[in-house]
Amino acid sequence: MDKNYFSTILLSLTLAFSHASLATSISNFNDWGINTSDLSSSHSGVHSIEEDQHSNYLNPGYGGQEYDAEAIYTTWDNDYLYVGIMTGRLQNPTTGWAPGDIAFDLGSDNSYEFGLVTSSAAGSNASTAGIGNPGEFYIVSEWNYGVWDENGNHVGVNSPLVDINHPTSVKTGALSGSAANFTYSALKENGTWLSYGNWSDDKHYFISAKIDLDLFLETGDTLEGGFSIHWAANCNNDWLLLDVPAQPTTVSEPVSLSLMSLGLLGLGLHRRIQKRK
Ligand SMILES: [Ca+2]
Ligand SMILES: [Ca+2]
Ligand SMILES: [Ca+2]
Repeated sequence: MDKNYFSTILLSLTLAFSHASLATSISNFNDWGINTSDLSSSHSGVHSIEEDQHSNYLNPGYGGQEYDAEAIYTTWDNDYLYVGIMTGRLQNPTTGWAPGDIAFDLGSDNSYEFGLVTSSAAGSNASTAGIGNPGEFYIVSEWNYGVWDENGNHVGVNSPLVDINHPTSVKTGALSGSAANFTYSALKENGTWLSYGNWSDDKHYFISAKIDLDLFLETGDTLEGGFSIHWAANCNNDWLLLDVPAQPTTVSEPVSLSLMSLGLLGLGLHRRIQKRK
């Protein structure tokens, strides 16, 4: 094998966005390891945030369980980012606000570069409907934002005062692919609602997606530097934000150190070969 090529491969390996603790691929709700009585539980290696509410007032809006954003989960392996959202909002409501899209902010700097479409064109509030079809992944140029300002004041649809730190659905953007696996399921078994969370008679829905890591490379930002995942219904009556801190870029210390040394050795060889030319 060509030495330059070999050294390039070694350096790439040391920079891989890898996660040591997730052993198997996630393809449905059961794979997340969530305990029925505790939405904040999940397998190790999963980052999550939970806010299971029940009363009519959420924050900053109203609507109770139907509009409750309850939990966000994420983890990854070498090829895919996995995202799970728990909510009281059904996928295709015929009245009221549609579920929003899943927004990704690389760098956690309040600029949301990517959106995964859930079903934001459903519901009866067409003026806040998003574009696209469930499971489609967009590089977003413009978001919709619901009806609240950043102080929790009701400002209405398409107001210039809306809270732009909490995007709801993809308004315009470029379609760059689709989730490898997208589901939006009612948590039922044999027609009976499964009991999850703090209130046993609540209905819960679960959005699960598996997204090729390559789809996040389009803007020059990286997931390694930390990222955030945001979800709300199109009204933004209740939003959830999961911040994932910057990740170590190595698998384990001894392995990475030896790979790094080999990589540097490779670089040295590369330079020497270039000098000779
Ligand atoms: Ca709830
Ligand atoms: Ca909530
Ligand atoms: Ca960003």
